[in-house]
Amino acid sequence: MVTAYIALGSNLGDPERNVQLARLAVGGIPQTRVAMASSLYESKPVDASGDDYINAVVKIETKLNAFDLLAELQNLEGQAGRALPQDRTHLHNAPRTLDLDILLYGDGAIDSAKLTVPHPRMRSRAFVLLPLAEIAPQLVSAADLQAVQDQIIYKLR
Ligand code: PH2
Ligand code: MG
Ligand code: MG
Repeated sequence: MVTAYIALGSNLGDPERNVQLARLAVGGIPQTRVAMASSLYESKPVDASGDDYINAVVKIETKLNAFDLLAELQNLEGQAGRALPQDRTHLHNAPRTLDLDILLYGDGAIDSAKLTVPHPRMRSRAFVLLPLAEIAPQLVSAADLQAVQDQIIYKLR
């Protein structure tokens, strides 16, 4: 079993519902269980366009390797109506019904064309760090939080 952290995000359709359903769907991935889930958070798009985002982070325990886990997460993105990676427009950070990113996979470091873990931008984004700190405070330092304190974000429920 490996402990991993997944970031959930949506700013298209019904973002709150999309993230809530995704939280449940992640628990339905084979050989995987959700050990903890953060509250939902709302923020403006960062380096992106469109409506406000709803974000959350979940802690999972999984027997899948990181690439099989990624494939399962991309399946769920597709089921939520998101275009497959190969069919996406080249619009940078286009609005999406569902985005599921692997933040951390055990203490593993992966650097491939398909997947980079730890997520390269996780420490610069309040919408990742605040929900992560809620469920895994040991993974987020005071300096991390200070670095994103100018980003406006609301904790919903
Ligand atoms: N995801 C992005 C780009 N910008 N901004 C917010 N607030 N939330 C996100 O999940 C998000 C973003 C790329 O995945
Ligand atoms: Mg993302
Ligand atoms: Mg993504």
